[in-house]
Formats: sequence, C-alpha cells, structure tokens
Amino acid sequence: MLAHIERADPKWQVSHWNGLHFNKEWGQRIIFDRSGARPIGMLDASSTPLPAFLKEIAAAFTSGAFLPTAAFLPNHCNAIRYVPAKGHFLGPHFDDRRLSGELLANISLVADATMVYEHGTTGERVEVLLKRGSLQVVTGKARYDWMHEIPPENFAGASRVSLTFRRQGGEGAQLSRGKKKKKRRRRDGNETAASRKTLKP
Ligand SMILES: O=C(O)CCC(=O)C(=O)O
Repeated sequence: MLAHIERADPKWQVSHWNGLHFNKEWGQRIIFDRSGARPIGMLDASSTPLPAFLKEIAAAFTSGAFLPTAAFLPNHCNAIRYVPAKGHFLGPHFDDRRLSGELLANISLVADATMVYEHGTTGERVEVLLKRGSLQVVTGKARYDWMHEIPPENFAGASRVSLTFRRQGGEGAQLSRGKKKKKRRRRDGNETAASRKTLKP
C-alpha cells in the first residue's frame, strides 16, 4: 500500500491546510463560489478517477463486511505524510460538511498516532489511538460535532502516513450550508471552531 501511495501521481506537496505535513489527493474536487460549493471535475487528468490501488482498498471496506461502510462510495482520497521531526501535525478541524458526506474512512500506516477529538461546543476532549494498519470510520456526532487533530507530540514513530476516503459532493454533502456565513468560512475547505458554531447539524 505504501509503495503505491509513494509511486502514484501526484507528488507529495507541503501542505499548510489543517497543520503542516505532506499531502497528495485524488478524485473529485469541490470549489466554493457564490452559490456555495460545487464539483468542478477531477483534480488532474493524470491521477483521476481514483487510481486502481485506492479503489481496491476502498472495495475491501465497502464490500459489506464492515458496517456502516457497506454503502459508502468514496470518490475522493487524500494521503498525508507526517514527519514529526519536521514539526508536522494535524491541526484541529471539522471536515467541511459542504464538501463531503457523513462518512469518513481513514487508514493509518507506518506508525501509531493518537488523534484528539474536541467537542465543538463543550470543549470536552477524547483521545483515540489510531493503530498502524487500522481503519477508523467517522460518522454521526463524531463527524459533525467533534473536531479532530493530531498534535506534534502524538506521533509514535519517525513518520506516519494516512489515507482518508470521502464522498465529495453529491448525496450527503450539504453543498449550500453556510452560504450566508461565507466570510467566516475558510476557502480551503474546512471548518474552524468559530465558523462551525454558525452551522446547525
Ligand atoms: O491523518 C489522519 O489520520 C487524519 C487526516 C484528516 O483528518 C484529514 O485529512 O482531514
């Protein structure tokens, strides 16, 4: 799996979106405009639709054995490579409900890490150990009411790679949500704690 991720285009890019790390992504892209958010087609012709190795991975957890992912049809995936020595981390965020549906499926590779969930209203914090090789499924309240983050000190190894599958646009994504609050939303496709408070689940 790792070799596929490394080899597949596009190349890793330094990302400052929700923290600092390397990122690459495949599949359906969404942009925001005056009408909210809408699909604008694929990220780039060479890497989309989802490469075969990602479809194979998704098929493994959407084949029926793993509920609630049985009906999940991901059309977008991003990989993140964290190198703690470079100060990498995942900043606290909600995945933007205008972009993707309720279900997020996330695979941890190379090393364990501890993700911290923080309730958007109460500030309650819960730690979730993401074991190397594990699949995390985020849905319901965990998806909409709790931010998630991985602080720099929460990586157990010298590097960690994750794959996150989503259904961008289409059913489930609430494309017109937050339209009136546009100025308080980030253009890069995620919700901050402040902007999240302006939305209802
Ligand atoms: O690295 C992870 O496990 C989570 C990644 C994530 O939350 C994201 O890509 O939005």
